[in-house]
Amino acid sequence: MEINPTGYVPALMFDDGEVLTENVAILAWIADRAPELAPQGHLGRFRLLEMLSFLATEIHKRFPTYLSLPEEAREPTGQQIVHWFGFVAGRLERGYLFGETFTVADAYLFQLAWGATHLGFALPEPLGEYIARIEQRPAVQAALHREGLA
Ligand SMILES: N[C@@H](CCC(=O)N[C@@H](CS)C(=O)NCC(=O)O)C(=O)O
Repeated sequence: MEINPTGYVPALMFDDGEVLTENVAILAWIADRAPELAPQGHLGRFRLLEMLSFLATEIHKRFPTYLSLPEEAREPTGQQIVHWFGFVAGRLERGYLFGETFTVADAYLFQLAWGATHLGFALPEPLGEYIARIEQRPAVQAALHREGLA
């Protein structure tokens, strides 16, 4: 609450004290600053927003619901989560969500899929291989160590 009025992570504070919140906005901001982490093409920016919005609303937001339910009532929400992971798994045939290049959308999907496997979800392939590959990236290793999650 001190930094983000919603109480959620992530939040990004700039040197002038302004704070940007929401995964979609923060990842889109990063993609603007580092175009090599964004899909290319005339619709690239909007394809990115499309995917980030999808991940936020169809997958990410189901987790708090899932975790708030008693274990015996979780299955339908768990199935929806696995269903939508299956949808994005179908986008990974060339390695990443937008082909052969890692983008900020992969950073978001990695975090969601990594968290899901640690909650015990069996995710559709190739998500297992995808997680293992992205987990090896030096920046991901550094973040996992920093957060005490390695
Ligand atoms: N609408 C927010 C939701 C973010 C969200 O659900 N964050 C979770 C972590 S994955 C959170 O902050 N939970 C409360 C906490 O960790 O204290 C966004 O997309 O950025």
